[in-house]
Amino acid sequence: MITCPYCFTKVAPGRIAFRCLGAGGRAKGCAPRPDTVLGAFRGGAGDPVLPPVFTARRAGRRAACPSCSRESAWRVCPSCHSRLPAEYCANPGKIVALVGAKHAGKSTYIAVLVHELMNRVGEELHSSIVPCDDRTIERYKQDFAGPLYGERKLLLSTQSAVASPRDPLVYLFTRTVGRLRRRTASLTLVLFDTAGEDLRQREMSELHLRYLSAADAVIFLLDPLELPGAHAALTGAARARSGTLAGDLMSDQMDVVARVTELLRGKSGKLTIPAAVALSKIDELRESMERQSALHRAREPIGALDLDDRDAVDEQVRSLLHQWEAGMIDRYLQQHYTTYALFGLSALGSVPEGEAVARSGIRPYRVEDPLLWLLYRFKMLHGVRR
Ligand SMILES: Nc1nc2c(ncn2[C@@H]2O[C@H](COP(=O)(O)OP(=O)(O)OP(=O)(O)O)[C@@H](O)[C@H]2O)c(=O)[nH]1
Ligand SMILES: [Mg+2]
Ligand SMILES: [Zn+2]
Ligand SMILES: [Zn+2]
Repeated sequence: MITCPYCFTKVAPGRIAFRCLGAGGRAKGCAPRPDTVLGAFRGGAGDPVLPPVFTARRAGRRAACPSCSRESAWRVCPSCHSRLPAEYCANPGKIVALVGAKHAGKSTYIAVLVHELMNRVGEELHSSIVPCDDRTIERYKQDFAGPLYGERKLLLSTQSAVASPRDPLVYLFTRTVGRLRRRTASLTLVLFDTAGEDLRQREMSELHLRYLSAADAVIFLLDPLELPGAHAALTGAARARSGTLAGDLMSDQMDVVARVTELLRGKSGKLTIPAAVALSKIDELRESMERQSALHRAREPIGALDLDDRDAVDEQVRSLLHQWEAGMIDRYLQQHYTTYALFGLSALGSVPEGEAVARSGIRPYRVEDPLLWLLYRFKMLHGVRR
């Protein structure tokens, strides 16, 4: 089964649909027409005008259009008509769901994580990250990299998908592995930028439900500024900014974890998908942490998962949670997940100045840690003890 990375419907490989290539050059083909299915799925202005979609009796990599007989290799999801990239059909990778309460830092995290995977971390891991479709390229530029890296402005609060449905960003992440670096292993990262409130609605949208149930791993972002017990650990300025959402039901960090877990669980028993639980905005807390502590050090770029460092960070975040009377989160995770790990990270690396990123620039801190751990769990990265 392949999960459509756009609408998250599960499709048997033989049921993948095709889109006619239409006329081109000297080749005759079907005329383009409004695609109402794709239009309805995108929920935006008007239906895109494209050649028609058809199903093939025996669907392989290509099929002949029943109306014009032209061969097409343009594969689409039968349910939403989004294009399914060839690489994705060949290697339908893991779907990583990213969730967190409103204002937890999800969008900023996506923007910075992708940037790091393209640059610094990509070099370290000998990996490449390639957008799977044009909309991913456009959206990343327009909604993430443009404002944050271009204008150095903080991102706007994500609009609820109810008001404006959005496509996920879909990337193919490929590593060369093995001795002599002869093999490659890939992972499809489907990053669906949810608005905090979408995860809180009693009637969560069907799209979100499908997204969560298709997930092979989940990353929870917790905002330490909104954990009541963390208040004392904050510096003056951060303290002033914290707890601003206290009256807002959506800000309840734990509640999102519980809601999402309930949804994922379905049946009884512990969840077996790995859960990475990260405190975001850790830059706000660093002054109050011991200088020798794991979260004060940068991770060493050794191209593998440093298991000792992993243990130390896990331990430190656990003790922070307990210190902040948020130990309940830890106990809850232990009860519901067979595998989970705790992280502390900062996408921006320093406290923003008003609506802009700090003058010192964006200096991400340990943003890749959850992903390295997931890669390790998926056997795409070695772990080392030192
Ligand atoms: N200090 C610090 N603040 C951050 C960091 N990342 C995000 N923030 C702050 O958190 C705010 C919210 O970040 P977003 O990325 O928009 O959060 P979100 O989870 O996408 O929020 P919604 O889309 O509204 O659900 C930003 O405007 C920043 O003020 C960080 O790494 N450090
Ligand atoms: Mg957002
Ligand atoms: Zn689909
Ligand atoms: Zn045709």
